[in-house]
Amino acid sequence: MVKTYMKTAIVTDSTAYIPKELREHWNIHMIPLNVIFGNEVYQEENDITWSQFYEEVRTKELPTTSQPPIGQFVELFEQLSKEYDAVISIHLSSGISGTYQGAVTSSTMVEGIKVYPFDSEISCMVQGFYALEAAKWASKGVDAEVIMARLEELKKTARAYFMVDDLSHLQRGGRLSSAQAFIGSLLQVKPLLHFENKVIVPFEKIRTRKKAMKRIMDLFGEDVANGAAYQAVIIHANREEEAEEWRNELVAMYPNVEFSIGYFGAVIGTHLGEGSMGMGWMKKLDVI
Ligand code: MYR
Repeated sequence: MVKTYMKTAIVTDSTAYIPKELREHWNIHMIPLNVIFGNEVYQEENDITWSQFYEEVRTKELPTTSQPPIGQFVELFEQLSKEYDAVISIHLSSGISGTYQGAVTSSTMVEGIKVYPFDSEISCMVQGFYALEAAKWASKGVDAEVIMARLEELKKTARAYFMVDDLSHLQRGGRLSSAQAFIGSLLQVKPLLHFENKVIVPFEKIRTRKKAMKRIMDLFGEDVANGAAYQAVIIHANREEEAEEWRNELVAMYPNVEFSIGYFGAVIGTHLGEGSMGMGWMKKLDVI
């Protein structure tokens, strides 16, 4: 008897910032968030690249962002239902955007396909790692529920730490979760930030960028000390050279780890500001 495999489509949103060629190679579908300058709405990655964004932001009024409309999710899921049995839809943390909730709501509005929304509880290329791993498993016909369970397993190992040049962007967008008085005291320093329970909170107060990077490297060192296989990404907001220097340093220290360079695109860049830098990582699970 011929065994038929479940066909699962992988969807993620633009804030995973997976380069287009990689998305196309792994057949990952992307739903864009928007960046808005006055009356002009741009779908990030489709209408505006990260480098264009950091140019525009210098001359235009401060942008805002918005999640994809429900109709866009429904349209995509309906289109996928013609070819697939299931969809895994992987999104930025539900604590900082309504995008994941949009996927949940839309999942109840489409027929003929089972939609599994996944809250990455993080963003940027660490979210991208989930999408890429899921796409590799889906390409082998692994059942959607098994993929979801493996993504949850990966979640226990995913970390990201980042720093911003100017905390006012995060404060303006209301995406920094901490007592106002503490935020006030942070404005004088460059705090190291991270995600806790889906929201962004200060991790430690650190006075210089160099010390913050050193601290991130130490935190990474602690996680990889047990010798497990990891993938890691250095993420920058228009600081490519600095990111490359940082990567070279890390490659020399951890020759067995796969390091890539990612970016904070238009939507995340709106909330963090130019010059932000961060690093994220995740364990690699054994091949199925
Ligand atoms: C929306 O309008 O729904 C999008 C809101 C995005 C908020 C982004 C806040 C900063 C996230 C930093 C992620 C760093 C990951 C390494």
